[in-house]
Amino acid sequence: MSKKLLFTILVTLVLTSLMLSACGAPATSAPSTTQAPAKKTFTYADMTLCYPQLGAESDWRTANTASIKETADKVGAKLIFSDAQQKQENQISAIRACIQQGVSVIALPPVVEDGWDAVLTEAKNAGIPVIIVDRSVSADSSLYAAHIGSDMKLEGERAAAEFNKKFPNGASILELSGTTGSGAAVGRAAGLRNKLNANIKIIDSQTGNFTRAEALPVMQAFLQKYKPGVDFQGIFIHNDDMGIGAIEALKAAGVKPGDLFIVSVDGTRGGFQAMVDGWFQADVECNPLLGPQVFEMALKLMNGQPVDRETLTNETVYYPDNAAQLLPSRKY
Ligand code: GYE
Repeated sequence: MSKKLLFTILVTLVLTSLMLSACGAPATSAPSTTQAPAKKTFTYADMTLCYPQLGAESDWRTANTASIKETADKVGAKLIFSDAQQKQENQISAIRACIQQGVSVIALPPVVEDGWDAVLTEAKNAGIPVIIVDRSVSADSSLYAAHIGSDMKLEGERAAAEFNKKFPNGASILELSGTTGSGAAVGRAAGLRNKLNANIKIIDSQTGNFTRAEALPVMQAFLQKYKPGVDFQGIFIHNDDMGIGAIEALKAAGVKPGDLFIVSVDGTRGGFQAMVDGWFQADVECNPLLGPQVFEMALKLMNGQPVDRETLTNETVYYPDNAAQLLPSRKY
């Protein structure tokens, strides 16, 4: 090897190692005295939260939307809100638009449980944490940060306990269920079946999609098939709005308040009024006011702080005896 070539190789080696250390390659020599720059702590002013709301199907939903909007205003965070009109494909496009805009956090109330894997993977790949709010998803839990919402199965179990208390000698009941495939309907149906005494039979179950308008014809069809008080003694209704729709059908068919034992879910003002009027005998609480918890968790996620994977809302059961007294203080 010529001297010249050896010199060229040496110079190249020295230059390369200098360049590497300048690029941040681990330098073993020359101890550094400078400290890593302090990590920025994010505040609500830095936050853009995406809330692809599933719809506006019920008073529960209206209260949930209001809670999210009010909290965003209060803490001073930006909110990207949309209404998917109970269609999963609309929620998915809204999420994709939020990913494109580079939001800080996505909080998703999923209309149904299945079919979220692809879009949740897209959010994860974009580094955007997702909080599942209200209903659950069936997707692998590695695809989202946490879930905040109600224990829908427990709500169904609480309803079952009311029927068991009322009908110790057995009965037949109908079920007016929520949106097919939604975490709320699946959980409530499972909870009911889990705890209902063997001598209480669910003779029919149909969906009213959580709305007044859709529950009315479903109840009318039930009344064509089954005679109230003879073929069935009670109804489990998955939310108050459907209950209010069902009451219209019952009234039109000449059924009087108290002829049937009706248990509903949510605890909205409408549900309380139905208890005051004698139509509902119990209303299982489901709390929609999730805004404060959602924003608090979103900020923690932005700051890389640990969060609880599952936050369940504390809830109770309301009864007619003090419904009139509680009604004026109900927030939704
Ligand atoms: O019970 C119903 C609404 O997912 C808990 O959705 C929610 C349910 C609620 O339409 O009123």
